[in-house]
Amino acid sequence: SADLDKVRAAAEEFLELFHNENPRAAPIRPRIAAVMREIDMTGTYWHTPAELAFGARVAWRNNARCIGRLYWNSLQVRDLRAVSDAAGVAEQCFDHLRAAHNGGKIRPMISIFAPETSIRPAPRIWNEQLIRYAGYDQPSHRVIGDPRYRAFTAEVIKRGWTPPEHPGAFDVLPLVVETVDEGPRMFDVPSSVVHEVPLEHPELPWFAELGMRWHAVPVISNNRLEIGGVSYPAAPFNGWYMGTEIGARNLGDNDRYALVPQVAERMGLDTSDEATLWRDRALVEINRAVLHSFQANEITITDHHTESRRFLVHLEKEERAGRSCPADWSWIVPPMSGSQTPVFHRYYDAEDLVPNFFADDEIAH
Ligand code: HEM
Ligand code: NRG
Repeated sequence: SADLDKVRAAAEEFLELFHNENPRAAPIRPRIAAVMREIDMTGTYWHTPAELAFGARVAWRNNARCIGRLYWNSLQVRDLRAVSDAAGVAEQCFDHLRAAHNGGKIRPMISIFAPETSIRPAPRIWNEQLIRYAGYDQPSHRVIGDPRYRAFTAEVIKRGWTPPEHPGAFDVLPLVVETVDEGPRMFDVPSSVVHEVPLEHPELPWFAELGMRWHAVPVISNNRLEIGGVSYPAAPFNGWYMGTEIGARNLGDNDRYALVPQVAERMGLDTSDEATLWRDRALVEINRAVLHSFQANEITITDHHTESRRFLVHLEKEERAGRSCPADWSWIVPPMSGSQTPVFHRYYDAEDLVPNFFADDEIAH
């Protein structure tokens, strides 16, 4: 069939890449023959552990949206393809959070659960990340918590999740794992694996009173990993935060925690005139608070200037290795002070390469 032809072609292309970059691996010809037989008989094939680890690392290397790719080759890969029940997936996700946090010295890591096959759909994680904060609609139209997760929060409440008695701005949502046998099941994330940083400012003592915090480790859990024609819908991965993700977007965006007006007010800025640049000045202080607080708590974090320079080093290394490095300008350029970072001042290759991560078949809630 046409579908199987696609799997065969993708498998062959991936195995060639694997063998080109791993010249000491077992010979390619017998491996390709075995994989083709396996596809004939089952419609898919089982990656060797070495192929799986390489595939996940290259998926990161190929992801055009990620500025953090310099360390792609040191990604730690947890081979959890034997895990396909909801409770097993949830438990392994919590172990992932523990191992990735590593006492603050965050380890880039991916956990790869059972692949999608024609006889058995893979498990799926509904949450965008393993740790996300609930957003509660209020009669007053104000939202308590993270407005981005209002719909998700309403959905898990409908499914029987009980929010804390006094809903707060940082209530961790339950993990929802769906399998074909069990349907969607919810699991509370144990507080022992949720490490958070209370935010304070190095010079503005009142900042701590805002009661802001953020979680230490971003583990994206709704991207599908695709390697050589095999699809892994549940493959949560993490690196560490770049400060602007939290300070400029999560806390700064008007449809998220929208902290800018409040901080400008406390700073005593003139908010009656846009030309005072009160928004920009407040945004900088929020971002200083994020970087300062993570550093004070010894949690790995990076700033957008350092990370931009690292990314250019990565581009040079890739070029020297004879590879093209796809990058999406609109995702790579940081959301503040863009023109102060070197990544702003150039163009990038735009092609799509596989292996890769795909955010497409997101379950809409
Ligand atoms: C996106 C930084 C590790 C895969 C991003 C973004 C940043 C970033 C700033 C843009 C996010 C946004 O604008 O919302 C970093 C840093 C890392 C790191 C500092 C530290 C090691 C990783 C790892 C992987 C990865 C380990 C996978 C193995 C991705 C993907 C996206 C992304 C797939 C796009 C996500 C989406 O479509 O929402 N990264 N990253 N990154 N990163 Fe990384
Ligand atoms: N902006 C999102 C996280 C997206 C991915 N960023 C990373 N990935 N740093 C947020 O939670 O703010 N990573 O794998 O480290």
